Amino acid sequence: GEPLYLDVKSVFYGREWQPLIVGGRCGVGGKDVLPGHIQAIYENLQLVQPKDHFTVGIVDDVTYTSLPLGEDIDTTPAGTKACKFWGLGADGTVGANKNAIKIIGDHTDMYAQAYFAYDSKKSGGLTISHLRFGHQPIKSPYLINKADFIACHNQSYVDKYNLLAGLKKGGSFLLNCSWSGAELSGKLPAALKRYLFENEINFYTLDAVGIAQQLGLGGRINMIMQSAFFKIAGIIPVEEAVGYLKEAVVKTYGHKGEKVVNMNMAAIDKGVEALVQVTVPAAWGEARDEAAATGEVPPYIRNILIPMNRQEGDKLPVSAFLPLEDGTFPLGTSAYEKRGIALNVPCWLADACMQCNKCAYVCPHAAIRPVLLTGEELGRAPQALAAKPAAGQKSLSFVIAVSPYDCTGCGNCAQVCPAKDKALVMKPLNTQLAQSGVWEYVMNLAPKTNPLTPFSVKGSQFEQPLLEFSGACAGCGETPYMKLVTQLFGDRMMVANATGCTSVFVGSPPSVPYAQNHRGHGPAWGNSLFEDNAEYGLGMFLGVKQIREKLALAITAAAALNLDGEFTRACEDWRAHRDAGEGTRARADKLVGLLEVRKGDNPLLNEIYQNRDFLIKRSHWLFGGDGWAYDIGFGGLDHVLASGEDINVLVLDTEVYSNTGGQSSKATPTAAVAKFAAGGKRTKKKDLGLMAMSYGYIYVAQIAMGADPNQTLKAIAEAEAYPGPSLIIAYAPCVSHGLKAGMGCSQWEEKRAVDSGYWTTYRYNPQLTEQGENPFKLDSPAPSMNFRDFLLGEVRYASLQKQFPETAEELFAKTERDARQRLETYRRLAGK
Ligand SMILES: Cc1ncc(C[n+]2csc(CCOP(=O)(O)OP(=O)(O)O)c2C)c(N)n1
Ligand code: SF4
Ligand code: SF4
Repeated sequence: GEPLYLDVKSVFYGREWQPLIVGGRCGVGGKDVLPGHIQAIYENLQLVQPKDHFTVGIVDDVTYTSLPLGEDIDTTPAGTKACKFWGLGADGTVGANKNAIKIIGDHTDMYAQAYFAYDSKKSGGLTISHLRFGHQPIKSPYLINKADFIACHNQSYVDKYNLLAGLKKGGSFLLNCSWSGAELSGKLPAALKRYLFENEINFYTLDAVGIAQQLGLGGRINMIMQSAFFKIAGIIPVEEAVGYLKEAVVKTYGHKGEKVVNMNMAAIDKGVEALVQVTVPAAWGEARDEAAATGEVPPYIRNILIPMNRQEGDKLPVSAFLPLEDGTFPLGTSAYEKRGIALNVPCWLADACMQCNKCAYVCPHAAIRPVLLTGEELGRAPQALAAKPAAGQKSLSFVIAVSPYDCTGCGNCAQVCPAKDKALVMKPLNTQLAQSGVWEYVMNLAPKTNPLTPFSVKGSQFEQPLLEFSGACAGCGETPYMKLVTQLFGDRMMVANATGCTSVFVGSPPSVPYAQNHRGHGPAWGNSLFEDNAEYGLGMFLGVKQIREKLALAITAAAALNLDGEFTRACEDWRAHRDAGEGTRARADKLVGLLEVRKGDNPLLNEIYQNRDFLIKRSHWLFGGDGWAYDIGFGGLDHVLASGEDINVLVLDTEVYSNTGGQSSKATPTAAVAKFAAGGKRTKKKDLGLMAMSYGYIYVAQIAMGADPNQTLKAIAEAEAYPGPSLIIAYAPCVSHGLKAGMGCSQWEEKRAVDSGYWTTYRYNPQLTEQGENPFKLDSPAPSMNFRDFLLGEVRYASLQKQFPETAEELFAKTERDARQRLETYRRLAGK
């Protein structure tokens, strides 16, 4: 029972008079509480034997706690208009709806309510806006389940979601699409057509994307859709609404100049004029879809991932989760999402390619990969596969494969391509769909031994990324580092992840982008809290350490059994190298193979065999952002670093709290504009690396992949191999920085950061001291680019100059001084 239930029960404990006390739960799993649920609770109480410990809002077909739901009831006062909008993250739908609420709230005596639901994908995600307006107070603290108006701002959604669920009979549906009246019948799914007909829906279309492009507004369709909404919904007279919308345009865009204002004014007029009311043909009432071809997919994908991605997860019964009752989720499930969110994707030009693999190295989403094929594999490959002889590999062919449906279209791969005539060209998604078949083909080929060392930029990319197709923003600076770590150590790594972007884009159900290799090995990952990640990871480390120490005792005893020379040598070899990462898989495999034929019913050998997963030297990692490492989790991080244990820390330094919208942290440099630092941050960036170096026994590095891919790789390899604590601080451009060149240039921005002396790369390896060398190596070259030019290439700095020119001058000078002072300190440490 709940605490309140227990309190009430205890009040009556031992009393003669015992009322009937019934308790239950609502809101389980964050579900809405609807009027029908409250009615069900009262109906339960009226029973002779009401169900105690009941639930509402879920279908509990495992422990049978849920109450039966009666008839759906509507308690909203007559005249309340409920409107729902399906939008694409960052397409302006949410902003437009906030504007609509403001217009109605400010200019009428109506009540208004708005709620915005976002999915956890950082780019190309879904937004659903729920708006209610009415002349009576709105007392509906739940999502719209009965709508008068539904708008869909993205035509691809017609096949992805059940858009019209809950639209009232006679309601209105507005679809933004490029389809003509004649094309609609062939494009809309049968269920949607039937709903339109059977429920006498007023159906409107509008080619907002086409209009926006004509007007020079690019993809910004919000104004067009908003005026169309006002025309259809009839909440206020459309002429008035247009007037208010235009006033808002002047307010919002006035500072951007007359041209922008005029474009948006024209967009408002067009939204009203270009609206098309579609007569729903009677034949749509009979529409039937051809049975969709459903490929073989694992039960988790069929039963959970697909319904959740269709926004129908709330309908899943408890029994759907029976295989997951311990809270673990299967790995590699993001590969089934195939979101197709890119506008343009890379097209590989084999002739121009130098086979450097840099494109794959920087891709945040692992959507581009080098593949080696044998002659036989090449022979039966799909026609669309282009290949060239693999450099240095007789009899193998080389292919750069692209997954068009997993690519986010950021363009970093094409940007970093060093070939004289670029070997990657960004082309519209619909021209590259045949590459999807190529991708499926090459991903299912037998794995090949890496012909190079994984510890080189090129060789690392012949290793399978065990972090793929995450929900990160297109061009995110954090993901490429994390992906690289999984390519080097993923089959034996354990990750404790602080809350932040790095946990959200990998850990939001239903999909998991951490994957496993052909042997079923992949990262074990967990997230506890924002503030306790270091302690959480230390716990993982200590647990494994205990088990391995016990295992070492058992193996010592097993070696002493003197069963045979081969077995004894394998035990001794394991003991001698038990904490060495290199060769650990081979040593463990060897011992497991020998145990399998020798263990019989020997208890000691069986104990070792049962713990065989711990024979591998695990690679322990803490992942998190600067908000975690510099600020909120710093105490724990300091404790773990000071502990001397063999734990690796990767700090993805975006210099702000990215996941929550860009609040300043102690990693934010002077002058950067961030939330809580609207006038530019006044104080200097904390030097976390220098603080860690003061211990003298912690491996510390600062890296920037786009500036020096080799140095990044070296630092990660050295940190992992260092038999003590390691701290890597990785510079990570983020959408919150406002790169003027765009997130397709996030790797280039890292280079500019180092070239200008804004960010410094170095490695501090305490082991070098033992060898009589200076442990500190300054890897950054002397600054060769103007510092101010770097700052002005990012809105977080440039906006300060626009808004507060004088302060900007002072703070820009200070932040440059801060950076130069840091560099001087590093130079001194390097003995330069
Ligand atoms: C104690 C606590 N405070 C606040 C939050 C909300 N929160 C979640 S993620 C996050 C920001 C994380 O920023 P950072 O560590 O820099 O990682 P990033 O998102 O930049 O990768 C915050 C404030 C929380 N989860 N827990
Ligand atoms: S465009 Fe971006 S997401 Fe797509 S393959 Fe290139 S780097 Fe990866
Ligand atoms: S760190 Fe920035 S770019 Fe990366 S996912 Fe988070 S918000 Fe997006």
